[in-house]
Amino acid sequence: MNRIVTLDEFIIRRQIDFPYASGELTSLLRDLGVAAKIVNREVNKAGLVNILGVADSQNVTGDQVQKLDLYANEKFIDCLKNSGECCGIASEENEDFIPLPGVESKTGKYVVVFDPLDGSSNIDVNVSVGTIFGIYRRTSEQDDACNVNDFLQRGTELVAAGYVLYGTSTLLVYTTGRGVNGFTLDPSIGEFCLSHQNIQIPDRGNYYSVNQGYYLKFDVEMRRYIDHCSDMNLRLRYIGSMVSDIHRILFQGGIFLYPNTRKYPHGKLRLVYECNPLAYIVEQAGGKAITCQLQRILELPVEHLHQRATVAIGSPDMVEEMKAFVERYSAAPTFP
Ligand code: P6P
Repeated sequence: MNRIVTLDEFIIRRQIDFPYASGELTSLLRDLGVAAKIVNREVNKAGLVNILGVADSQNVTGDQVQKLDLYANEKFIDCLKNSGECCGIASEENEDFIPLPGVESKTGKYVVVFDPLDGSSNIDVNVSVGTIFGIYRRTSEQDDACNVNDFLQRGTELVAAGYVLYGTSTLLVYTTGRGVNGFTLDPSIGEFCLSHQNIQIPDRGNYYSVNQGYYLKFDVEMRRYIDHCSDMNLRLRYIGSMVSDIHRILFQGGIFLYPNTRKYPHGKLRLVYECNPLAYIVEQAGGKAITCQLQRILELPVEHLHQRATVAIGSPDMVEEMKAFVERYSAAPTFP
């Protein structure tokens, strides 16, 4: 039986990958792991505790806010506030970024972006949901408060990204730019334990993941590609929780699509705290992540915190195939 390797141990051991690392990123990743365990505890008993049901508020992007969203948001903010390694946060649940004061006169070198509970509309029906996070080195002066430009960096500037999937088991998957590793929470010891080392996405898979209900609202080139997936007898799997849908594709191969529609002409998913972190992870696992206009997601200029983007993320051969369909059938200009 393989020796248990906890997330903490793995992160500390991997710190040697960064010759100039002085432990701040290690500490920040461990703090996120703690927040994930706290949120997991409440997600697992959401049906029992009066945190089900829709809170009487909407978040900045107009989504109805579930109480567990608010709880998760608070927990991640609290953990990061006390870490001393993070000087600011941008969350799906907050209109503006949140500058964090230094801890014991130490100001953090990093900013963190996150969606505290993505897919939260699934909570009440016991379908898996997830947390998505990304970590950037601050660009503002170390002794100043952070500013919005710290958060408007391209995805290529990410130093780490990850997600937590609260599903049949709780899994934390992350990358610091040297491959992707997964850790399953062992509730008996309260530790995330290494369960999926050096995750590599298959070159292609049998799944495609898109909200088929919007088919008639997609541009013709996307409809042609979706028809192709169906003609190839691929299986449609769509949970409506980006983390869950991308997780399946990361492990079994496939492609996830959220094209533009009349309602979301720039796409629905948020670039900063959904698309970029997941695109970074999928690319690190050997996959591809582009927009439906064929731009590399990680290279998209970031103009505002809650900016949206179209996405086509997954197995490299399948993303290339989708690209060929767009080039062949698209009336709109595409990017080289
Ligand atoms: P639709 C959840 O609200 C979310 O942001 C993503 O997790 C998910 O992929 C998408 O929206 C689902 O959107 O329009 O298919 O319900």
